[in-house]
Parts: sequence; C-alpha cells; structure tokens
Amino acid sequence: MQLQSGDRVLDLSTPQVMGILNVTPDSFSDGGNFATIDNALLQATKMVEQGASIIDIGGESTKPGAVDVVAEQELERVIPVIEKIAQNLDCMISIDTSKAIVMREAVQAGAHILNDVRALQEEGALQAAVKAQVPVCLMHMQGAPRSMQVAPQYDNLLDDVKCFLLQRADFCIKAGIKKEHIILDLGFGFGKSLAHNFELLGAMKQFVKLGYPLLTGVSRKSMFGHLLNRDINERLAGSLAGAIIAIQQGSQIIRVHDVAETADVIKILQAVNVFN
Ligand code: 8Y7
Repeated sequence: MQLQSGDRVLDLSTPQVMGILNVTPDSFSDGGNFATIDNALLQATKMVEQGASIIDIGGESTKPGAVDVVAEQELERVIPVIEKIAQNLDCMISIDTSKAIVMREAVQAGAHILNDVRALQEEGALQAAVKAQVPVCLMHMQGAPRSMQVAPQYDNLLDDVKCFLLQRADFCIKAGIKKEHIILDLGFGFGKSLAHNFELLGAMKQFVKLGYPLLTGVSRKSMFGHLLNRDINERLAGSLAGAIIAIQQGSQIIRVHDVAETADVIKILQAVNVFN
C-alpha cells in the first residue's frame, strides 16, 4: 500500500510515524511571528531526524472542551509554518483542520495531506478536498469537541464507527476524491468512553480489513491517563503500548508526540516481522 500526494510517495508497507506539531497559543507564543515559526521548524526538524515521515500541523485545539478558533487566526498560525517546513524539510506535511479556507491555503503553501477530525463535514470542506487532490484522513467523532466527552453512547460501537467511516468514504469518492487518497481513523478520545476506546483499540484489525490505510492517534490521550492514573506527561509507556497494539493489527500511520520512542518500537516490530 502506498500514499501518493503530487510527486511524493509514502510506502505504507512499513508503519509511518506522523509527528504532532501544535501551533496553538498554549504551545507557542503567538501565530505569525519569527520566533514561533523558527521554533516550529526546529521542532519539526527534530521529529524528522527522529524518524517522522509526516508532520501534522494544527492551529486549532480539538481537545475536549476546546472553543472554536476563527479562520483568520488559524491561517495566521499555520500558513507561515507550512511554508517554512515545505522549504526546509523533506517530509510530508499534513494540515490538521476542518475549515475549507485553511485546507485550500495550506495545500497552496505546501501541505500534502488533509487531516480532518470532522471528516470533511464542515461547509465547503469536501469541495476544497476534491479540488486539492491530496490524501485526506477521515476521522470518526461522536458529537463536537466542546461536549463530546460528556456521555458518549453507542448502540453498537464497532458497527457505528465502521458504518460512519465507510459511508463517509463512499460519499467522498462519489464527490470526486480518489479512493487511493482516503485514510480512515477511529478517532480515539473523540466522543468515546474509556471502555469504548479500548474496545476499538482491540478491534482495529476489523478496520484494517476495510482496505483503507488506518491512522491511529492515541499519543498521550486520556484513555491512558484514566486507566493508569497518569498525568499528561506520564503517558509514554501507555502511548507506546497503544502504538504496538495498533501496528500489530496493521495500522499504517501512527500519530504521536514522542517520535524517537515510537520509531524504536517500530524497529523492534520490524525485527520480528509482525506486519508482513
Ligand atoms: C487526532 C487527530 C487529534 C486523532 C487524527 C490529541 C488532530 C487530540 N487527535 N487527528 N487530532 N486522529 N487524525 O490529543 O486521533 O492529539 S487532537
């Protein structure tokens, strides 16, 4: 399996690491200034050196309880960073956004992948993605970030998530997105209880069978915090265990904060040939 964006190709026969680069005010001083852009490049460079083949740039926080960011603010944060990374690093750039205008300008600035936690359901997003002709990650979420963790409930978790993702993929393909450009994501922590998250993690193989590349984002998430009673900075072991479980079942892209440690885990899995 391969992922192609323009003249770039990513080989998915071995798991690929997507490094997380948040360009939100809590991680950086402010959007658009030089210190912020240089700091972002420095962090991205480090992650690429550690083994990330994709850098996921996000200017909107989608953490539970997060408030919406206006488009101008998001553009101001992410566009200069995308340009800088595109000029300086040899990696794929993913833009974490749900907004059509951010998708368009990000691709113009050099982004190769659209990562949308709202699966292209916001106004204009689907059309923007069709036009961009780049890979898109469609993620499952129940509810909206502000309220999604209040009381998530499912009739049948696995079927509900599977139906949503397959319907969304079909809809996107009918609208003009290439099938080879679709990546699916179970959306850990997005409208899911602790039990839901671990049920999905254990059942990932069923989703790999759907035939689309599967992206897994469990890094430092509260599913480990709650299960292990660990603060955000004490979740590395949990996150690596999650990555191993996902990779062993065939997930091809792992979205993480801790790139070096995840790359080590992948090398070990490769040494025992678990995914081919
Ligand atoms: C995910 C994500 C986040 C995820 C994809 C966090 C932007 C929350 N999580 N994108 N984004 N999958 N595709 O804790 O699981 O990183 S934000």
